[in-house]
Amino acid sequence: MPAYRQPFIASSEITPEQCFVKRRSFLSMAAGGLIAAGSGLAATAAPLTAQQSTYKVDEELTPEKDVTGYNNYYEFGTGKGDPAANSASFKPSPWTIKVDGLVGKPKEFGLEELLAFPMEERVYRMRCVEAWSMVIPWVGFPLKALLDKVEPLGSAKYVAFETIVRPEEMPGQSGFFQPLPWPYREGLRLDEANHPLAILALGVYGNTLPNQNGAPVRLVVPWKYGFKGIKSIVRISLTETPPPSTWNLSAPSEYGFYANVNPAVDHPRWSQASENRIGGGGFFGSNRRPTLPFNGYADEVAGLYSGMDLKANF
Ligand SMILES: Nc1nc2c(c(=O)[nH]1)N[C@H]1C(S)=C(S)[C@@H](COP(=O)(O)O)O[C@H]1N2
Ligand SMILES: [Mo]
Repeated sequence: MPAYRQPFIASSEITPEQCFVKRRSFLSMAAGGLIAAGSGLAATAAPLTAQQSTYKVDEELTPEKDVTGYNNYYEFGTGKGDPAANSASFKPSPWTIKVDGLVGKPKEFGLEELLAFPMEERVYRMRCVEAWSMVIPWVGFPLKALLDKVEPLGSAKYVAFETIVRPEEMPGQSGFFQPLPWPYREGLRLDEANHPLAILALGVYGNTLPNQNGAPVRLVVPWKYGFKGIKSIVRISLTETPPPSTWNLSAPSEYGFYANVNPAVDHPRWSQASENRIGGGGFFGSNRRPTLPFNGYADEVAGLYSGMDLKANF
């Protein structure tokens, strides 16, 4: 069974001797490929073994330092560097996701059960609604594999997701300025959720997710804007009606339920026709490229929306 990094322990809480023991156990366990424990100085990633997948875009990977240093995760602040700077004491283990609603077999999945699904490494193009993009090697498994285990009822048409609420560990949930209503929520139509491209990611760049990327488990839906990729999921509910989603609740004229990447539908305050590819060395703005319909995944997913007006259903 793959193991996960241990809960983070603040360096102020441990003695040098504990630190030594922890470091030693980290080194021996990591060498065995079993676990990477917090050293007491920083949460350490554990390697995640994965099958190579055919879902790999043939584009240069965004450097790991940008994938883990340029983030949106408002629970830890609204600046791009805030999630990396403010999430070190977040505890991604132990963890459970409750899956309920219109299902035959509601179930709570522990982290070990999630890690036991066959993992694949998938290199996906990712496009944020703010008109920047990355190419990211996620490690995860199809969301459908999890949904199948709970046996969705015929009446289930949508899937609702919720992020954890933990103000003690999430400064964006406890400060005077609350940028969003919590918990962060997202939703998909059930057929979107069952599409093979939609995955639950537990890792990136070969290791378990850093806290700033949504540890221990987050959604990745590469044909939609980044905000659909809800992080640190604790609940998944199957519903008959469209679930609320955080950005749609906050600004319904700017963020729709579908949020499919669409260069032909501008955000009310900026164009979506092109994007800035993060990393790669150029000055900001010099790495522009056209945005592709469905973020380049039209061949795979356009059929999900045949007959729909994608300007009205943005
Ligand atoms: N819980 C939660 N999930 C979230 C967000 C957030 O603020 N809170 N931001 C979203 C947005 S806007 C984007 S672009 C992606 C960024 O994921 P990354 O930082 O791993 O690239 O996370 C999404 N998931
Ligand atoms: Mo985003």
